[in-house]
Amino acid sequence: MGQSADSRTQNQGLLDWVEEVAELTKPDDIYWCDGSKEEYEKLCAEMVESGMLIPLNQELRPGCFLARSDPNDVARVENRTFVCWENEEDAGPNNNWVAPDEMRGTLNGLFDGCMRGRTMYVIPFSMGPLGSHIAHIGVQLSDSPYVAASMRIMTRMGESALDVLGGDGEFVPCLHTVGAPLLDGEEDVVWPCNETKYIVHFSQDHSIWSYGSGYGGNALLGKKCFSLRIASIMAKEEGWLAEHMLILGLESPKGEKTYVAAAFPSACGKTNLAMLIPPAGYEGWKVSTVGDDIAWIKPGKDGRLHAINPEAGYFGVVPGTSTKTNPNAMTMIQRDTIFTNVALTDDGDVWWEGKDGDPPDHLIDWRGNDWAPDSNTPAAHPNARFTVAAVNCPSIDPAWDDPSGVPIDAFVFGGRLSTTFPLVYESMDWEHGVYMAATMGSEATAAADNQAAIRRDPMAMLPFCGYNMADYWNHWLSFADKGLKLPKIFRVNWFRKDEAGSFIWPGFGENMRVLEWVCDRVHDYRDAVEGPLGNMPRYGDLNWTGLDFTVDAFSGIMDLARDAGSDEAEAQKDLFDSFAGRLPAAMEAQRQALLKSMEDAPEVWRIAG
Ligand code: O2Y
Ligand code: MN
Repeated sequence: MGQSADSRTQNQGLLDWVEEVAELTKPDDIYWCDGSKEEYEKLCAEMVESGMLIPLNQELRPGCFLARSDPNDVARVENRTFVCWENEEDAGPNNNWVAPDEMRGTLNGLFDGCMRGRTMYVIPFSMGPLGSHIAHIGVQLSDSPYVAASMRIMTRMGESALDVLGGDGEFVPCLHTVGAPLLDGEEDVVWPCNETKYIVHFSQDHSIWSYGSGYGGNALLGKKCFSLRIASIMAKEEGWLAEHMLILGLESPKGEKTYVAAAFPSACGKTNLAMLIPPAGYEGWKVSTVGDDIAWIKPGKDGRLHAINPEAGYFGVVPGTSTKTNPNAMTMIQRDTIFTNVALTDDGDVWWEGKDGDPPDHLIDWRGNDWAPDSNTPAAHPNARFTVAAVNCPSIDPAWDDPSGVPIDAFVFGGRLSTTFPLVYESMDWEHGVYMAATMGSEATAAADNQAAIRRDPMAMLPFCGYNMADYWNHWLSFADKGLKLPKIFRVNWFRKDEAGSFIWPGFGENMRVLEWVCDRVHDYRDAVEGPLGNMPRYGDLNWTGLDFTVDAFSGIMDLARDAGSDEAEAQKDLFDSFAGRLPAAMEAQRQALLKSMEDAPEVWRIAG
């Protein structure tokens, strides 16, 4: 473990950068991570010693730990996230922008001496299967052992990544500090961080600087910062796609495999869908998980789009996870998992809101305080997380680590919408599909009039696209001209409600019925009905074996009221106006076509059959 730098790598670019950063940040030590199990165990033991990790009951949760973050460091900080292009227009209204030179000046001041009294971990990692032509190497420098240990779970980390990097390979430099130097032997706190936070992406040299947070997407820089914001820029430059998508495999009883990549805004159950277990009536079907959050997708020599999951682990939301919502995840987090900000039970297990069974009579909550069922604060933070290796997942796909990726047959886009949007529909063509994805979002209640408005989250990429989103839509549209066999595009909505405010669709494993129709359409096994929004299934086109779901209930999630459809097309104008000047003409043409088709539609459009 921890050999000298020169025996680790001959990559002069990396050696120079490590030296330059050490001169600026002035750590007490520099430690090169090798990625071994022994090293991980040593890091965890040191964190137990410092109080940063609490070992859980090893009989109930072998290899598991609990971390409690600072209460002011519990989630990604979008208002402190910046993308620095020379030209503000290139960042677009979807990003916070500061000119690169000005930001460098600010950060050089903040990073000066920021690692004093701490160890700087050199964390080489591969985003994607080692050596894959779709993968990329990054190196994170961080003064957090929690980050070093988490990066070993979330990425292919250590010597193997340095081997791929070689003597002259390129890497994405990811610099991270918790921003809490220990001066003159000062004693450390359990979760060091700084009130001031900066999560910064430089578009020109594809580098990342993160200051002040030790949590999640702010600190595990391979995830949102590299795999989405920086990778989206690289993808546009190089002709591929870096997307906020889960990837799952569907194998039919006759052995036909279909891969689907799906994008949803937060709070739509992405991890649950990625690990879906088919319901009764689907014996013979196998659903498998390639990834739960991010997909890198490149055209292959066969003219199809091939995807990898750049990550090697899951950083998933714990509250709401149960044997009903995600049985595979419940098994997955039974061992070798770092839990952050969940509650601790008296017997050394973990607890969270939405877990099976009643809450225990006593817990220690995520802040470290006593908690009882009548307490008026949640026991686990709503953004409490598990960090666990992908190989722990019982439904892991056999090809999840395949360097060539998996061929994508369908893109699915969804949101959380209680009215108007049907359970499922398919785009007429690629351009229409891009429009469907660009206008997606979830419902937000507007405080002023309590009216539900859609918070647009195009392709679920609004917080993650590293450049002007109008250019991103153009990039998506450009795939139609590359002579590829492109995936079909679908929109889904699991969340439509009836007049009493109850969900109509049972969701979870039952979503398999929609996925089967997607497979049928991909393989041309079924025709569809052309509706104002797109191609739709009739009641009889879905497989209802094992589920009592009536034709009327189906109407309740598939009907489209003319006024609601028109209002939606009108409301999309605000989104498009915010990108005026760069908006692709095709997007507005699609909106006009929807307005027209709603004008011609009956008061309530209902599928016959
Ligand atoms: O709050 C954070 O730092 C985590 S955010 C996150 C984590 C895993 C997967 N997706 C997300 C997200 O915000 O989309
Ligand atoms: Mn995500």
